[in-house]
Amino acid sequence: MRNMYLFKVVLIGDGGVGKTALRKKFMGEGFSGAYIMTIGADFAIKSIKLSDDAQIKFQIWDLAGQPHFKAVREAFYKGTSGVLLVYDVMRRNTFKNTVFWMEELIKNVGRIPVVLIGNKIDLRPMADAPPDPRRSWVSNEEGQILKRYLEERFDVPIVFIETSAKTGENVDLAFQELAYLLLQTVKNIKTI
Ligand code: G3D
Ligand code: MG
Repeated sequence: MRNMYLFKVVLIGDGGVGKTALRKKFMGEGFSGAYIMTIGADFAIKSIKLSDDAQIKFQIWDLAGQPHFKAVREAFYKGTSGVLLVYDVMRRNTFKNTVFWMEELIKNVGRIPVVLIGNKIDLRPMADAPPDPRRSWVSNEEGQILKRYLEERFDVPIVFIETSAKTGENVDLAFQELAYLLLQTVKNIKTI
């Protein structure tokens, strides 16, 4: 007996961090999403099998044009179950701005599971280095510190993962982690 779940997932984060690239990598080369002109968001569906008894269907939304219109953002966030919050490990600003994205998310949807993604690791000179705010690139340790900070400040479950949409490293894993987080919330709801 298989349990099937459908979750709406949104990709958020600053421009140029690799949201569209991650989505395309995850969906595969054959992907062609329905581009919804009126709201300026792409969405597409992909299923993943987590175990013999759990199949997850993701409806993945990626904001494209006209992101400043309030109505667009409301439609974008409406009914969202989970989030992929992406920053670019080569640009510290995008890392710092994750706080603002969290604020917007909470304001629009409430406290839902988040996978925090440090993307473009193929470009980073080294993964391991102690925190240093003067450096433009962001280390793995800094990402882990950010994860704990956001989790405490916003009181949401967060999984942290680093990816490369270019090489594909950890891309499937990022979506899988979100699936596990979402299933957890479903189970929590059932047992209340
Ligand atoms: P966005 O959707 O968040 O705005 P995009 O970002 O997916 O459009 O990506 C912005 C640019 O970064 C693109 O370059 C894309 O190819 C590149 N990019 C995305 N992810 C990675 C990655 O993991 N590694 C590397 N090296 N580049 C990445 P262009 O030149 O097409 O604008
Ligand atoms: Mg994009």
